[in-house]
Amino acid sequence: MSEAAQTLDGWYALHDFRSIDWSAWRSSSAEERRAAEAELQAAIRGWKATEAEKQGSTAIYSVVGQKADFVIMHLRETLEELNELETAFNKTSFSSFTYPAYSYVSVVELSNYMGQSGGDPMENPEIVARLKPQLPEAKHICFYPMNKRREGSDNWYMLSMEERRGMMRSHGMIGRQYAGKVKQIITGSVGFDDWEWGVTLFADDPLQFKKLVYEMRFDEVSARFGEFGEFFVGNLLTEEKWKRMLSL
Ligand code: 76R
Repeated sequence: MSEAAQTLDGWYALHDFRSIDWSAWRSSSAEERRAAEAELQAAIRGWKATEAEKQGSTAIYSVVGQKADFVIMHLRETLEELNELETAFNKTSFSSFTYPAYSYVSVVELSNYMGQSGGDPMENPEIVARLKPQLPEAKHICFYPMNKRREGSDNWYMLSMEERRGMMRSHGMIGRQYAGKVKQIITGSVGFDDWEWGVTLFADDPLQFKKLVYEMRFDEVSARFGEFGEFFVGNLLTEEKWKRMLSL
């Protein structure tokens, strides 16, 4: 058996993609819409308060294209909290104007391919900041789930630790060239959801997503072993943008 990579696991993640039932929204009264928007903003204020207390983080983006209208990405200490958040949101009157489009459950993950310095990693503030990150308010988000292939001679899980480490080093070197342009959060989802990882990228320039993902396609670990699910791309949803989106 090959040596399994060790992971450090941080906050649990829920990517909750919703679509808006525009015909229901249009046929509701102005008063109902006002109440629904107020409940939505109250929920958002609650999530921001949790973030201010460093007990989690939440990012909200509109989604371009027909796969969804918006995504709420929550990071929290436990799966129970994520469950409570989605249930509380489902109870709001705003939520009754939405329907589920997609969701993804995972946990922020760092693996030991790049080597770790000695000592308790949870005592290292840099590592803790990566495992329990405050999500940036970048202008754009990109999310997709992915697997590492397990087919014939292209079976990632049959490779030795050294082979995998070599490829991950090359992967990391490409990624580093995008430092300051793209922030990536890798969340592991083996045992949690239908793919093995979720990839969440944040950038102010959406073209940097395309450039980074494209460049990685030529790198061995993505070229030989990367299998990808659906891609979602979106724009930061501020309070002002919500108002504009929901106004009739
Ligand atoms: O954690 C680290 O920064 C160390 C290096 C590193 C690891 C271990 C790293 C760096 N990644 C790691 C692990 Mn990554 N990453 C992806 C994708 O579209 C594709 O082809 C792949 C999707 C992107 C865009 C990306 C970006 N990475 C992983 C893993 C887990 C592998 C495993 O355990 O087998 C996956 C699935 C994955 C996928 N990666 C980086 C980036 C970027 C931008 C970096 C540089 C980070 C930095 O140094 O700032």
